[in-house]
Formats: sequence, structure tokens, C-alpha cells
Amino acid sequence: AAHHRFRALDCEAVKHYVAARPALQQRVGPADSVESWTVKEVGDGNINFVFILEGPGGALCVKQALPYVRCVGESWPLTQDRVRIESEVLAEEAAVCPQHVPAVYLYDSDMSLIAMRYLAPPFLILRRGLIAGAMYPRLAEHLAAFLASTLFHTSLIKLDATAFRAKIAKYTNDEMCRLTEQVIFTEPYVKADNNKWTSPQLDADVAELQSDVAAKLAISQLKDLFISRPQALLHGDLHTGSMMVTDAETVVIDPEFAFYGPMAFDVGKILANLLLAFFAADGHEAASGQSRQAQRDWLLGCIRDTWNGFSASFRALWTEHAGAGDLYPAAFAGAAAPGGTELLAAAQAAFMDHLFHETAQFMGAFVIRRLVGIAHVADMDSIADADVRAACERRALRFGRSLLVHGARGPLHSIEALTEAAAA
Ligand code: ADP
Ligand code: SR1
Ligand code: MG
Ligand code: MG
Ligand code: MG
Repeated sequence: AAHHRFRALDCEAVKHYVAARPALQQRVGPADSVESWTVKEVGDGNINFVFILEGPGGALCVKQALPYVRCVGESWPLTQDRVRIESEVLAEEAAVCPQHVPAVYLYDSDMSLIAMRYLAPPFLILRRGLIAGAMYPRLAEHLAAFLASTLFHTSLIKLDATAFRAKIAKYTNDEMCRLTEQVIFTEPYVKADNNKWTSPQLDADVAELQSDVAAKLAISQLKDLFISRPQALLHGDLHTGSMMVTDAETVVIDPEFAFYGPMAFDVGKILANLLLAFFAADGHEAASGQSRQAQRDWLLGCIRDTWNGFSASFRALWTEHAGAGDLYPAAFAGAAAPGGTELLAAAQAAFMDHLFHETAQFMGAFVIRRLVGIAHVADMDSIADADVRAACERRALRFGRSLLVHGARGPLHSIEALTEAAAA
């Protein structure tokens, strides 16, 4: 069985693993240079181990999954099939937006690892750049393109029902989804050993959330959507720690949570993480004495431009491929169909209106889980003064609660209204 051939690698073992495979070895350096290679374990995510090898011929990134959750340990077993999902989904994404995905050189199912392009500095995890105060002029454009192309091309608007159902079956990813259901849709709203928050400052806020019937109803409706609405192949963990950026490029990594789910989950997750960076900026400003006003403005602009750019690109793809998939076939929405053009415009408007509402609700869920649940964000955690941090977190929590409960069916009815309200 595959697990007999598995062994967990360390820096030394990774070097020998790569040196023994010519196609990988050549990317780092000639065979006689192996002794001079350097290897670092750089994994700062919650789940896996990531090694960077550098030598005279170049560099390589090796990501390995152990049979458990890294940040918890062996008490939380987790399927290593997540590496298959990651390698296959990186290929699906590369087929529609290769400029936003790292090239994968090898998937080894026995060893539960992938070897991929090393995104060398100046590439930096977006969350790290945002904490340092950076702004990325092309980020919104890139996020809009990534979201529109990956979500559209895997949807029933583009695919026939047989191809669509085949993909749903291929990417079930049950254990990873169960983890998400537990840590995002359940635990923050109940007393759970995994939960943490800035205490005692937020104790009363958390008690209020955990007895908030409207919040529990809304999160349960989102859990229902997550489980029973296979709408497109999602990345599944599209936060600011899942992308590496420069001023000119955006590369999305780490789709191990990918599955067929509601599009608003991916769109909402990235927008929520930008919103968390926005609410954290006050704390970094207080700590450094350096104004973050320009960054706050840019972050809200980025949220707005990502949604608007995504919406425009998704609709443009839909118009370009009108009639391609089984949802609105050519006989309904093709240019030659009676009323086809009118139907297409009405379908697109209704689709985006609904998607924005769900996106706003998911944004609220993602903000809340990062303040109350097991996995926090460095944007907040790196604010050393607990009172300052709690003030940022409380603002975020209240805004998150409004998003979760009301979505866009209230004062936050448009992306412009939403971003203006965040700043108020
Ligand atoms: P996890 O699944 O544990 O979250 P990630 O895939 O997010 O793991 O990777 C963890 C970290 O490893 C990233 O935050 C980044 O710093 C580094 N990393 C991952 N992939 C690459 C890559 N291709 N090039 C450079 N660094 C990478
Ligand atoms: C145990 S929860 C860990 C979290 O980190 C991953 O990146 C996902 O967001 C997951 O929910
Ligand atoms: Mg990660
Ligand atoms: Mg991951
Ligand atoms: Mg999240």
C-alpha cells in the first residue's frame, strides 16, 4: 500500500530525494554540486511542510503533507490525499490562468509531496506584505482574473452536465471539507476547546456571538450552501496567505481544500482577508507611528475593484461562451434564440445580485472565524499590544456579524456601500 512507501522528510532527506531524481536535481544544480546545496523548511501555514532547495543551477520548492494537521499535531489526523487534490487543481487552474499558478514539476503520491516552482524573493506571501504596509497596484486585477476564470470555466454555465458531475465526483475532498465545516461553520459559534480570542478583552463579545440566534441561523444557512451547492471548482482556502505577490505578479498557491462548492466561498474568503488587513492597519499604525491611511484606502479600493473586476470578467466570459454549458444552452441564451440576448442579460444580472449577497455573508463568516476560532491571522496576531489588538478585532467582529446576518439585503447593498461602511 502507498503508505508503506511514505516517509516524512527533513532538510537532509529532501536533498537526497531531489538529488536522486534527475528531472528535479537538474533544476537545483549539477549532480556533483549536491554537497553545496542549501535546504530550508519554510512552512508557515497551518497544515503542511514546505522545503526550499537552492544550488548553483537554481532552486526548487517541495511541499509535503504528513498524515496530520501541522499546527495541531498527530492528535488531528488528516488525509494525505490532499496533495493529489492540490496537484490536480493546480493543473485545472493552470489550464485557464497559467500566469497565476505555480508550475508543478512532480506529484509523488507515495510520498505525499509535490515539487513546484520556487517563487523567489521579491515574491512574498501577500499577508506578510500587507502587514509590512505594502500596496500592490495590480492585485485587484489579478484576483478578479483568477476568480472569474477558475469559477466560470468549472461551472455549469460553461460545462455540460456530464462533465460537471464528473468533476464534482473527482473533487469530493470530504475530510478537508469536514475540517472547514468544523472550524469555520461550527466552532466559533459554540464553546469549543479549539477556540481562542484576545481575552479577557473580547470575552463579552464572544459570549454575545455564541448566544446570537440570528448569527447561528445565518452561519447554518452558509454551511448548507457549502455542503449542498456544488456550483464551481473552488480553491477552497483563498486567503492572503495563499498567494505570493510582487508589484507585477500574483501567484495563487495551496488549493488543498479544493472541492465543488458555492462560488461565494472563494470570492468572500479573499475579500474577508483583505478586510481583516484593513481592520488590522489601525493597530500597525499605532505600533509604528507611521500613517497607514494610504494603505487603508488602497485596501478598500482593492476589495471594491476585485469584486467589480470579477463581476465584469465573469459576465464577459459568460457572454463570450453563451450557450456553451447546460445551464443556459444555446436554445435558451444563444444569439439566435428567441429572446436569447434579453435572457442572457437578465440571467447575468440575477446571478451577480445573488452571488454578491452570498459573498457578503461568507465574508462575515470568514472574518469571525479568524477572530474567535482555532486559526487566527498574523495581521491581528502581530499587533503586540493586546488592548490595541482587541480594539481592531472588536470593530472587525461587529462588521463581520453585520455581513454574516444581513449580507447585501440591508445597508451593505453594494460593494461601494460595503467598503464605505467598513471605513465609517
Ligand atoms: P500550508 O498548506 O501548510 O498552508 P502553503 O502551501 O500555504 O502550506 O505554504 C506554506 C508557506 O511556504 C507559504 O506561506 C510560503 O511562505 C511558502 N511557500 C509555499 N509554496 C511556495 C513556493 N512555490 N515558493 C516559495 N515559497 C513557497
Ligand atoms: C485547523 S484549521 C487550519 C486552517 O488553516 C487552513 O489554511 C485553513 O484555512 C484551515 O481552516
Ligand atoms: Mg497555506
Ligand atoms: Mg494549505
Ligand atoms: Mg478564512
